[in-house]
Amino acid sequence: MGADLIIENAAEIVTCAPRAGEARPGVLTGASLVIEQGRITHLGPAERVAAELAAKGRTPASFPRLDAAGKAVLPGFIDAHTHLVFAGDRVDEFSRRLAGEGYLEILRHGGGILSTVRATRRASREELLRLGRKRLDAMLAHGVTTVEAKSGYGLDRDTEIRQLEVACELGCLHPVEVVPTFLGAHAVPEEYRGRPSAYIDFLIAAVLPEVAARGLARFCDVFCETGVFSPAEARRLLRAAADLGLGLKIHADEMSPLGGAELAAELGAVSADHLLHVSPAGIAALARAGVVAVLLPMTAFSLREPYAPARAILEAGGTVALATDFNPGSCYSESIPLLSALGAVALGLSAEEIVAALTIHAAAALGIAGTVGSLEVGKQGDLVVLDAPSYRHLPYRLGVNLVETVVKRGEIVCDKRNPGGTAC
Ligand code: IZC
Ligand code: ZN
Repeated sequence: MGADLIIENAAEIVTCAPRAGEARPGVLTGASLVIEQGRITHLGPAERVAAELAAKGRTPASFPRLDAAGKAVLPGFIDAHTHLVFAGDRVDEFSRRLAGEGYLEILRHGGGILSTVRATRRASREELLRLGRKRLDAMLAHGVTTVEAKSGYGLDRDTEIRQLEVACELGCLHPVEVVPTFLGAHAVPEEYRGRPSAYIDFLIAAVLPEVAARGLARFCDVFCETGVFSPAEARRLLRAAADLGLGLKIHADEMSPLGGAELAAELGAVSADHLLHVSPAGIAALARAGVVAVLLPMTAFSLREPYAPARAILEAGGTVALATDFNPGSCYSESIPLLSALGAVALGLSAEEIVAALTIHAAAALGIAGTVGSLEVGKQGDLVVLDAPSYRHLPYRLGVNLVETVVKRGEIVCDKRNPGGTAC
């Protein structure tokens, strides 16, 4: 499935193609990009692309055309860490946190994640679909073409499965592609209060096998945190998930240095996420094991926690992706602009590092860098056009959404150029 399209005249096409030893994201000027049936078939100097098309008996004019004069074209953004499917909100918790209460303290008293669990258990499949669709619309308007979506607001068999089914269905209904992750170990539910290990047993025996057998999730994740799940409990669950063929992710060292990064490296996880309190040994282990560090600086901002040591991770040879952590508690935002700005100002990343962190490295964090995350012949035609002449404007225009047009598999799925466009 997919459409045909030619993109011409762009001020720059930022490929984000991985190139050994190069910090630059691969910037082409005077280039055209051709998508046929959803895949990129030609990319390079406009004259060369025209000649390649002529050799196939086609002309540039025979394609639907997107004129990107004066604009930067980038791979579609990939949001590699979200809690997309939930009901209710936590506006009261936000006020309480502003007044000084701690995130984990609120959770310990049955609020936080557990309040979203109560709302999500009550919600119908239709309601979750309606809410999810609206959120994907907002993400698409920010240039997101692929999103990871975690369960973790059911904490029982039926609701966890329902969340994953809804995530899969949303991916079919909506232009934004959805990669589902099983996060049954997001918190200890009321029914298992004080018995986290017994709850892990339950997940391993009664939920994980069905999730794997039905292909409802690509990854298994766990909130490895003081007062939630210990590294030993996380290890047990993740080993069981790996045995069933799932990829692994960890909410690691978010509020305390528990050794989540070391565990991710030990288990060969595809990513370790958060890492606000990662240890020097953890940083070295991630780089050695090739685990992608998914950093979520909007969460650190919202929780008023210190930021993850992005520069130290890069200097150690690690790979950094940036994601929103969209969720109703610690970070209720799908804002790629705010994320980019914090990437620059709070984490000290360059515009080049930010663009790579939102595209090719985010794809690596989802194990899909072979098909998306960069503009290269053979890859999916997923891209954004910015209302700006260079990718460098992305973090520079603090908190402002520069995305003008979004293309998914060659189809224009969001177009803000004129009121008659595909509004999104
Ligand atoms: O609902 O609070 N950190 N999980 C772990 C979250 C934040 C999401 C939430
Ligand atoms: Zn999270």
